[in-house]
Amino acid sequence: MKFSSVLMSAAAIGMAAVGINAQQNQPACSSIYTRKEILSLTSSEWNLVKSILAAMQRDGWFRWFAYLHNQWFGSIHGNSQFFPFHRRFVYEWERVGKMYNSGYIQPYWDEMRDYRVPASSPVLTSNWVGGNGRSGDRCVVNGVQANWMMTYPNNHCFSRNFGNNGNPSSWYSPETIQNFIQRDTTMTQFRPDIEYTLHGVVHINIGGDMYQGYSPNDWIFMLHHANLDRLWWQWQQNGHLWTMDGPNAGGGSISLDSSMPYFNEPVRSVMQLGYGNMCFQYASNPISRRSLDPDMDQRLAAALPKDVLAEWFPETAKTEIANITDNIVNSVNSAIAEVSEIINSKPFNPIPYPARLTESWIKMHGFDTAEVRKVENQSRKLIDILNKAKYRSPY
Ligand SMILES: [Cu+2]
Repeated sequence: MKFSSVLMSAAAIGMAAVGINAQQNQPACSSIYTRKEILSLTSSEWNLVKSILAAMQRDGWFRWFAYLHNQWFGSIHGNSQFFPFHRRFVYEWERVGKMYNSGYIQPYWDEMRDYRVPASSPVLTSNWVGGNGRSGDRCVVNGVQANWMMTYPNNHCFSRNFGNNGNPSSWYSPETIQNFIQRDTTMTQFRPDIEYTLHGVVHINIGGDMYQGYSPNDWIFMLHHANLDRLWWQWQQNGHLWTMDGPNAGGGSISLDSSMPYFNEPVRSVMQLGYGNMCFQYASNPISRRSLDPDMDQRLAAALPKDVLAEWFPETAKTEIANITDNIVNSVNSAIAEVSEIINSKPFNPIPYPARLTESWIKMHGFDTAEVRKVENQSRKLIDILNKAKYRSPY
């Protein structure tokens, strides 16, 4: 009795000391760790990750997460639970990893940089997560999960089956994703814009286990969803920290008080990185500032007419138009010329159309095909505009 009251008052003092966010009702984290891009891990960091993943496989954690994801599949896709649930889910994976070694931090994969030729990404080599499954049985024989046997939903070799005959079609470029982040003002827009584009294309084009409801069998799942979470955070920092609207799992509308499937915790508990259990940030967009890529801003502003820029990249348009005064316009112009010169030394290489989601994958999720095609076509329209303006993507 005495002991617990001491604990309670200690907790109360601690919470008062660090401050409670009114919208979240959770204490600020006393320390924050940083999730890094996989290719920026040091070899000792990567060795630690590898040994923890092997232990988690041995102890059945891959099986458990694949099972959970598959069991709750219908509730966590195609509605506004998509982002909060997957943030909580990847955090849960990381939490389990930390039980093996507190140094486990879930990396992400900046997939957009590899959009043009995904198969040539260094991430998909034997040094990291390995490549395509071998011909015939599609078993993956290199990388961190080489020759693993999975046990959910049945015993099978860990598999990948790259789309487009082993040459996965291109993904979404950083510019197309930046368009969603800048233009979307509601979760009703942002969720399908990401879920039906980059999210789906990576699942489908990696294929094998990644194609299925039990996709967490492939550790790429965690890299992929950490990246999508990073994009959500970037959007949140862009004036949408508490934006949550649209459909809930099983009908009705979602709110910050809605309960996340399986976890039975309110959506609000995962909204703000740096509070509650969400004691992490992403290397490329730390908690303290809203992040746009200033180089991308400059390239887009140089390539697109002002009205087109304002329609597709309103934040970039504001930055450029608001900040350029007569005094500095010359220096900005010379900076742009300098950048263009470097970029223009490469021949113009138009941005390719990303692959469309397959009918079978759309059906498996119960997505509305027309909605998916609408989002895909909108992105293709932007790609047409960028290519027509001879915009040179540096990636
Ligand atoms: Cu999922």
